[in-house]
Amino acid sequence: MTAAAICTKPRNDWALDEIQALFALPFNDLLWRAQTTHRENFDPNLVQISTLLSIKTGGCAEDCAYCSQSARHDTGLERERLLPLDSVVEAAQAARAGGATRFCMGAAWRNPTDKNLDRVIEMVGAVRALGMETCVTLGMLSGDQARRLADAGLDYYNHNLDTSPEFYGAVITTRTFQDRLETLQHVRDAGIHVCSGGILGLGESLVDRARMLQELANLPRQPKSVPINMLVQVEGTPLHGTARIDPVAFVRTIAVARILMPQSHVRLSAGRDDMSDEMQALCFLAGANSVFYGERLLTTDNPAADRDRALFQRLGLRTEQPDNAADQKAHGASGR
Ligand code: SAM
Ligand code: DTB
Ligand code: SF4
Repeated sequence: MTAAAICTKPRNDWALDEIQALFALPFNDLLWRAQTTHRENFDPNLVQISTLLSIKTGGCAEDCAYCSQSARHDTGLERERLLPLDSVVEAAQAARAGGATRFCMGAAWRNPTDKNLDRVIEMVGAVRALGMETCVTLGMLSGDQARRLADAGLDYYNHNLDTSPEFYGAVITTRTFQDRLETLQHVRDAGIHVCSGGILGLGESLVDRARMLQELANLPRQPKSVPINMLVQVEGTPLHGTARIDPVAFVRTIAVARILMPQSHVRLSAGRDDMSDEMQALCFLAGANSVFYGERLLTTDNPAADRDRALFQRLGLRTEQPDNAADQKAHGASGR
């Protein structure tokens, strides 16, 4: 197939067998196709970086089998109340000084109460005032709550589908796949950018990976940002000890995500601390163009900033700056 024969515009009618055929391509053909798609839509050597902060840690009512923060699992994690505003602003300032253009705040809630939301809205306003893009992940939202966040100027809401609808019940029993879709709809309807992806290495099959990507790609509007996490195995969680995903299978999934969602930022998310530089390089070649930057994700480790700086330099990658983030938007980003 020639590069010209490849459609690099978003489609939301992907059939499962088409996606499975992509997964089945020889590795070199798959990566070539992903890289071709990537170059049509993005500067291939530019990576967007976001920094995460856990604003409310542990004690979560949900039972996600991968998560250190579920109250159902004994992971030894210390619970913390919602952080005060000044601690959040301090962390955002440090992230900005480190080069992050987006600040993501995560809370271990099934859903926020309206009172909690008032506090998060203050945080969103304060982080925006620093000139950074804002993202929050707070669990399920009602339509009204999504509209309040939109009015506060929130840029992104992260809410992952996590896995396929068929495998979902083996990982989480306290909510349904449909619940996730409904929150995404509220976020979209409110005009907030959707950030939605999933986790690999939960014990899912290849078909589950294809189905998860199919669900993401075929949403009424493709998520603007697609985090692909590799399970961070936390002691005390039911998934601790699960067989690790083959790195080549992981890279293939990134490549298929890039082909299916050509104008989305595909974020190489949790799990980078356990990846070699070479594996990450393959992920960037496959079309990943965003990472979480900073030594901590929410409760687990991420590569130290100096290791990432060395990696970017080794690969000749540049990171999006507030000014070239605007260029990148002009280059190929989809709408809300
Ligand atoms: N409570 C909210 C929710 O679940 O949507 C927001 C925070 S939650 C920690 C955000 C996402 O982090 C999850 O959807 C999951 O994809 C990812 N995640 C959580 N624990 C993880 C782990 N141990 N390894 C990889 N990804 C993980
Ligand atoms: C996402 O997809 N990955 C981030 C972010 N969205 C909120 C979270 C990763 C969490 C990894 C486990 C932890 O640090 O607790
Ligand atoms: Fe709670 Fe989110 Fe962790 Fe699930 S992933 S237990 S909802 S914090």
